Amino acid sequence: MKRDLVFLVTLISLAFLSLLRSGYPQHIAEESCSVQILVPGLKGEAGEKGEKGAPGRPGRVGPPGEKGEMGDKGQKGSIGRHGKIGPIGSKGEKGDNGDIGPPGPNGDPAVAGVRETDNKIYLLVKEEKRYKEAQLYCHGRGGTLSMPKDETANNLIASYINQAGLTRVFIGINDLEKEGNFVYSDRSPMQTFNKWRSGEPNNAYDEEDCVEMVASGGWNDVACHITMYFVCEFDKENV
Ligand code: MAN
Ligand code: CA
Ligand code: CA
Repeated sequence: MKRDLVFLVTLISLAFLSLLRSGYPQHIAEESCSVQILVPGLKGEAGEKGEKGAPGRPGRVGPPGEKGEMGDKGQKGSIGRHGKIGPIGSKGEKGDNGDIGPPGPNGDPAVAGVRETDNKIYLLVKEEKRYKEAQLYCHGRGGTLSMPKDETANNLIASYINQAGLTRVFIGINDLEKEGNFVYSDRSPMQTFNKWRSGEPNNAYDEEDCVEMVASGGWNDVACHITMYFVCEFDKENV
């Protein structure tokens, strides 16, 4: 609007000037008291072409372009940090046996090996003792003087004493409480099984209340105060 007003005033001014130059000054003077109406003059000749204007403002940002092709592979990166420790490996092969160790402390020299069945362990004690001391020895180790209650047990004990080169040992049978009434060292009564030698028990000298086994496996009643080696027995469930 402001530009239009400037343009209109310019046109009016130009028209006025062109009137002055067109040779009517007297006319203006003659009519100096009249109301002057300025009207646009004739359009002038076209001016010379102006100089080239300054560059316009940058246009608006365009829409995103399409995805380009993948670029070349980048350069190799530097070495990374150490990773976590891996899982435990599988068990290795068994190593060789170590050297033989030094000899252990001496055991009881009176004890020479053992014999065992499914449920019993027999122990020959090569220490001469009276019957009662022998029984106490076995009992102190959780057992009793051996009580052969069947052929198998009797044979095992016989074999044991023979391998030890012995001729006799105390076994756990006695008639200490009542003459002629033989019981085992656990106080259980003698059953039908027995291995009395021929003529035994004879209670010789009227003082034989304890029992020995001889190399054949046979039994003989003997005096309880004599001393000899003996065989203990242990139940495996108590060992
Ligand atoms: C003989 C037999 C046995 C007895 C012993 C005692 O061998 O009479 O019955 O036990 O002597 O030494
Ligand atoms: Ca007797
Ligand atoms: Ca006898």
